Amino acid sequence: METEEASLARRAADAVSPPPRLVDWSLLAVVVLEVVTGFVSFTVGSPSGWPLFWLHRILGLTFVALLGFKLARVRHRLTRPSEWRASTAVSVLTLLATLGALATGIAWVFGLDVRLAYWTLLSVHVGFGLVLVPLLAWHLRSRFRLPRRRDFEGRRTTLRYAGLLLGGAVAYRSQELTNRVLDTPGRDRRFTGSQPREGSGNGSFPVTSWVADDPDPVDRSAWTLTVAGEVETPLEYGYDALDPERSEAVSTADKEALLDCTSGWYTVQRWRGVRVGDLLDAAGVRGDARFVRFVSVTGYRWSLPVDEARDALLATHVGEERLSHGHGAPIRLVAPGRRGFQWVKWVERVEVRRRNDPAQWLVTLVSGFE
Ligand SMILES: Nc1nc2c(c(=O)[nH]1)N[C@H]1C(S)=C(S)[C@@H](COP(=O)(O)O)O[C@H]1N2
Ligand SMILES: [Mo]
Repeated sequence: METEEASLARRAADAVSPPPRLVDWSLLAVVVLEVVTGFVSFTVGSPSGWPLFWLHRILGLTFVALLGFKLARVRHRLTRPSEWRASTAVSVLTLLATLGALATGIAWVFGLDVRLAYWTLLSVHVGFGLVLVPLLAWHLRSRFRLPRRRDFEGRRTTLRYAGLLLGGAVAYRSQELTNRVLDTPGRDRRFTGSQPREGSGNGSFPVTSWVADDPDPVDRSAWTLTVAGEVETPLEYGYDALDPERSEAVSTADKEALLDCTSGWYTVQRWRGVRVGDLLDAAGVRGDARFVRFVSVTGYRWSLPVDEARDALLATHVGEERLSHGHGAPIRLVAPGRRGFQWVKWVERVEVRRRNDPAQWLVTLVSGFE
């Protein structure tokens, strides 16, 4: 028997809660959107991309309410052992991954910066998101119900949803204000969510490489940089020819640029090296060239459109110091406006190409594995 209070509470919840099937479909839609916006946000480095980050945060907060509706409804399936099925285990794991993703996401925006080995809280957030995808697919195998038209109709539903999104936006906005008022470490985050690493030179920001992309230090005297592909004259340089500390160096350029890693930190540094445009001019770019690909000694690589590549730098120095091995010595790409993972370290080849290189997405993930 339900007590009077409980029945009142349930009726109140029913009044604001959308129809069950709609809640479930909304949860699915939000997870899909969160995974997509999360992934795409990794490629956004310029401030005009801020709406994507906002969308991700606001949807994440509406998810909290949706999950509340859902848990209020299915609670009994978890609390009564008589209702446990094999699929309950999958549901519980799915719930845990969801709570993990939400908790780490929310802690991150407040600027909490605990680290597990070299994983930031943001990496853990991404980890929970990645685990959630197969779990949710599995959960859906036993729980999937087709939507019915009537679940989605009605002005009341539209209003509830508008309210939900508005609530998410207001919650996010107040979170930002809280950061400011309480002066939490979260207040200095960039629009990407990344936290600052202050100082100048090799020691002032972390070395970040993919798990297996860990070459031995590159011997400067044996290393060369090749410029090849769609060029009139392929070129090859030794380190001495590029070294800004030598007067006979090809040409040197200086640039202040911001490196923003998707694991959640950023740094502004003064980089010194060769302008890629100067290398391209020396080699003579052919008319049909569209992209410039930068390839690391490890095979890691990234391509930029020719015009953008011209303004990029192949840096030998950071903050007046020679680059350390970890930061990509002898030369690393500095690609302003791009996210950190596109700043290829230990570059040995510059390839001018007609086409983009979709396989780079996979290669950056697995390079370094034998
Ligand atoms: N060859 C190579 N380049 C790489 C990486 C890598 O694993 N291998 N990591 C990228 C990532 S994810 C980032 S954020 C930056 C980090 O540069 P840093 O180690 O100098 O801070 O380098 C990028 N360049
Ligand atoms: Mo990164």
